[in-house]
Amino acid sequence: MVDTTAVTVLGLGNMGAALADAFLAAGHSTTVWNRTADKADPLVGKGARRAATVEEAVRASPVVVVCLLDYDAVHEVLDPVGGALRGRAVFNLTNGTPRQARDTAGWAGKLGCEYVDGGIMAVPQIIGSESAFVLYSGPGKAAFEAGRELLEVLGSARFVGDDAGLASLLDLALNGAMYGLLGGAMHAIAVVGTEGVKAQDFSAELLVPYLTSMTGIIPHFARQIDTGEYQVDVVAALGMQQVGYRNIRRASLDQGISTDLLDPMQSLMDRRVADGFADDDFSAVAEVLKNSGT
Ligand code: FVH
Repeated sequence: MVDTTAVTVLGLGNMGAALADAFLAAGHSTTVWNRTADKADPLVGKGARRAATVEEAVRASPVVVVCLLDYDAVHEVLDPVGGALRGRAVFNLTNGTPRQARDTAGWAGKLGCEYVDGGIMAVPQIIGSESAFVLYSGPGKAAFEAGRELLEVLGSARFVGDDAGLASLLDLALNGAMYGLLGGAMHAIAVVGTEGVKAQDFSAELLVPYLTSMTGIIPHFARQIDTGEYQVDVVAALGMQQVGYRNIRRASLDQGISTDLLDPMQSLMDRRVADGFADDDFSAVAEVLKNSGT
């Protein structure tokens, strides 16, 4: 049985440091390594063991959590110590694409280590809190189950499948949605700011309550997308929304605000209406998005 109480964290940026901090706070023996060594100082002050090299760090624990900037950094750090990974469980929580996750799982499999990829759905400040959750997927389900108690220290641990790319796919999709929402919020704040409305007042009194209420429509849209029936229980016809959306664009330009964030949505609505679907609900823009990647 793998001892899952001792853990190594490779990468002590804002997120990696928060992960190591959470392991320490939960009483786990924690070894840390970071390229810029002095970033480990605060953690060492709390009882972490500082490893002088990546290999020393990997050999210190049966469970290795990796949290680096990107997959180039992951391979720069791990490739030279591949032999030391044999028999260990590697949880790679570095942000990357599904393809990178799958390739890295294949690489890890050849080395004889148990590999699980992950997507952290939290900011460092909420690691260890009830609202944090981490998505995991990959061939190392047994390692995930063995390490579940340890992983739960970071936030709710959700294993989503044996395909190493799945956690990344879900992570990137969720973050794409988040950037759409936050980008829209930044646009709105810029627009009202042209008339002296303070961002904090606008956001507390109007923006956050409105966006919170509007997310309630997503399950309805999801039903329409799953069934392909975009004209059932229509909330607001796309033909009408297309016209109203032009006003958002026009008003932004009148106020001297860029429409860079608005234009792609206008284009999607225009295409769906031009294809003869003016009576569809807004969710039908999902049809226009399909098969448009390069
Ligand atoms: N911070 C966040 O809110 C998000 C939440 C969701 C998940 N992300 C992902 O987590 C990964 C790490 O993010 P981070 O916030 O810790 O990022 P930084 O503070 O910029 O730290 C980067 C660490 O990566 C090390 N590093 C970079 N390049 C290399 C390299 N070539 N060789 C070795 N280490 C490298 C860097 O080391 P140093 O600059 O301190 O020496 C930091 O430890 C990331 O995938 C997010 O997307 C965070």
